[in-house]
Amino acid sequence: MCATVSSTKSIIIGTAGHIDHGKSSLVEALTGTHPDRLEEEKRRGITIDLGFAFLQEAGVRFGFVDVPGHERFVGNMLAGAAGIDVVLLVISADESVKPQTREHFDICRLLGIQHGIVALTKSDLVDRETLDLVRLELEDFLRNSFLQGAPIVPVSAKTGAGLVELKQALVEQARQVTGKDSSRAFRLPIDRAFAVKGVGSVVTGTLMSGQVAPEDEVQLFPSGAKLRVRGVQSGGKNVDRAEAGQRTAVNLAGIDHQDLQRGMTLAAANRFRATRRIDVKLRLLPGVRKLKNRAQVHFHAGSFECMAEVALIKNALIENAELSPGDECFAQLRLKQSVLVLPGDRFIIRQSSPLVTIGGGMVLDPLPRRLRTREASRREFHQAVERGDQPEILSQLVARSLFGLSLSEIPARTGWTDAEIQQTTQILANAKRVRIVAAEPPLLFAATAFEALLKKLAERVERFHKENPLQPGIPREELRTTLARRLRPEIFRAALEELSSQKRIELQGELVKRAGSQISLLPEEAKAKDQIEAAFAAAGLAVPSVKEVLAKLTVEPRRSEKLLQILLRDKALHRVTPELIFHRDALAELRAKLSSYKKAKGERISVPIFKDLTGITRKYAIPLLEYLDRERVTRRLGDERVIL
Ligand SMILES: Nc1nc2c(ncn2[C@@H]2O[C@H](COP(=O)(O)OP(=O)(O)OP(=O)(O)O)[C@@H](O)[C@H]2O)c(=O)[nH]1
Ligand SMILES: [Mg+2]
Repeated sequence: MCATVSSTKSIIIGTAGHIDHGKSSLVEALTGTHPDRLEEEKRRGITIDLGFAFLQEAGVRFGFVDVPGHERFVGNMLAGAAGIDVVLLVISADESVKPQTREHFDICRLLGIQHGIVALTKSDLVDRETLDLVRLELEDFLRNSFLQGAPIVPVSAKTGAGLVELKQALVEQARQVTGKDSSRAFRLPIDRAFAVKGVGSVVTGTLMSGQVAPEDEVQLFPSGAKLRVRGVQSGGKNVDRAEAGQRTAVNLAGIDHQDLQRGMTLAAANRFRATRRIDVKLRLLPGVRKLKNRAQVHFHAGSFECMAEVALIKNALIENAELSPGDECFAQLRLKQSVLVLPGDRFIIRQSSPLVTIGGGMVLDPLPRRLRTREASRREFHQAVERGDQPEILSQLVARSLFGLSLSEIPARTGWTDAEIQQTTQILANAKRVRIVAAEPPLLFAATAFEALLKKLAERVERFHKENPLQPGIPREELRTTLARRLRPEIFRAALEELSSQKRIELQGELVKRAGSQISLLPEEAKAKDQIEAAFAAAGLAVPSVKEVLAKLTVEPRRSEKLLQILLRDKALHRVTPELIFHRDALAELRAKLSSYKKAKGERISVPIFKDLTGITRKYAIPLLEYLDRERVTRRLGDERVIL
C-alpha cells in the first residue's frame, strides 16, 4: 500500500477496554471533547454507542473513535473498531485485565490491527507498587501479540499525569503506521446516519480507502442507489475533499436519512457489488467451543452486522467438518443480508448464547461460486488471494468464468485499481494465458477455453457440411445456438474471426463455411462466372487477355476478379503464366493431340511443328511448352521436346 497523498498524516485511534476503565475520560483529557453524546450515556455514566473526537498534534491528524466497554454493546464497539489504525488499550490500574479487556483485545488481533499503546488509567488511585505489579501482569498478557513491547503509559484523566507522555507515544505510533490508501477506490462504511436541519441527510464513518469530494457520484450498498455528494466534513469542518484515514461526514443529496443506516457502505460508483455469500479464512479463538459445520453466528464486518451460516471447507471436503479452538480453515459464509466487502477485509464472528466473540478472519472471495463437495481449484484460488499473487488470482477468475470475464467485473471481485487490473491483464495476455476479446468493456477468456471453443466451432461447421452437402454454409445464428446458450455474442464473433484468419473457415455474409468449400453465388455472379469460363473455352489455345474477358462483364472488377479466382481454384481454368490463362478443356485437348502425334510421328517434336500442330503463334507456343515441361508432359532436349 502506498502512503496517503496528503502531507498531513491522518490516523484513526480507537479505544478498547473494559467498562468504566476510563476510555471516554481519557479521550476527553487528550482532545478536550467528551465523546459520549447520547442523553442516556450522560445519565447512566457509561458509553453505549461510538463517540468521536479530534486532535491535531505534531503534524498528525488524529481521529478518535471511542467505544463502549459494556459487554452488551460489543456490537457497537465492533462497528468502530473496524477502521482503526492504532488501538489505545485502556486498562484501569486499580482493576487490571477484565473480561472485556480480553474480548476487545482478541477483536483487535482478529481484525489484524498492527499498532497500539496501553494506557494504564486511574494511576492516581493506586500506589507505585500496585502500578508496577499491574505493569508486570500486562507484559504477560500482551506476550506474543502485536502489543508485545508496546508502550505502557500510566495516566490519570483526573490529575493529567502521563498525558504528555501518552501524546508523544501516539505521535510515535502514527509515524510507524502505513495509513490507509487514498489512491484506491473510495469506500466508507457508514456508522451513523442522521438529518441536519437545513442540510439534509448526513452519514459518517471512517474513510477506509480513496477520497470523497462534493459533487462526486457515489453508490450506496447494498441497495446500489447512486447518490450525489453535496458536502464533506472532516474534523468538524467543511472540506474540499476527505481522504482515507479521516473520520468523515458526507452530506448526500437525493435520499432520506431514514433510508440510510449503520452497516451500509458508501463507495465509488459502478465498481462494486453487494454479496450474501463470501469465501473466507476463518480462525477460531483458543478457549471457545469447537465450531460445527453449518453453525449460525453473528457476522461483523466494517460497521455491518447480520446472522450468517458457516460452511467449513476442510481438505476440500465440506461434509462433517468442525473447527477446533485455536485452529483456522477456509470457509464459506452465507449471510442473511447483503453487504459490500472486498478481499482482504477483516471480519469477526460471535456466537449467540452466551453472546461472545469466538473468531474472525479475512475475506478472500466476495463473489464465490456455491460450494460443491470437492473443489481443488477453490483452494488454489484462496491460496493465491492469501499470497496476493495478482496474475494467479486473475488467471483463476478468468478460468472459472466459462463465458468470459468482463474487465468491469474485476473490481468487485478483487478491489484492485484500474492500473492493477490493466497491468495484470497484460501480464496474462503476454504469457498467452488469457485472450483479450475486443468488446466494450473488453472480455477476458482463458486461452485453453478459447482453443476448445475454436475446435468445437470448426467441428460443428464440418459436421454441417457433411449433413447438408447441397447447402453452401451454416447461418451464424444457427451455429451459435448449437453451442452453449450463454456464450456471449462477442466471444462467438471473436472465435469466428479467429477461425477465419486461421483459414479454417470462411465467412460470407450470414454464412459460415468450411474453408475451400464451394461458394454460393448470386445469379448475376453465376452468370458472369459462366461468361468468363465460356470466353476461355471458346478461345481454345489462342486465349484472350484476362483484362479483355473481365471488361466485358456486367459485375464490377472486384467481384469479377473473385469469380476468376474461383474458376482457377476449381481448376476450370489454369494459369500458365501470370498473363496467360487457359481453359481446362483446351489443355486436355492439347495433351491428347501430343499423345496422338507421339503415336503417329514419334516422341520428338520441334517448336515450329508444335506451332503447326496447335495452330498458335510463338507468343502462346513458348509459354505453353514451358508449362508442359513443368507438368512433365514434355521434356526439353536441345531445341526440341521429347513427349513423355
Ligand atoms: N480517579 C480517576 N477516575 C477516573 C479516571 N478516568 C476515569 N475516571 C472515572 O471512571 C469512571 C468511568 O470513566 P469513563 O471514562 O466513563 O469510562 P469508560 O471506559 O469510558 O466506560 P464505558 O465507556 O462505559 O466502558 C468515571 O466516573 C470517571 O470519572 C482517572 O484517571 N482517575
Ligand atoms: Mg466510555
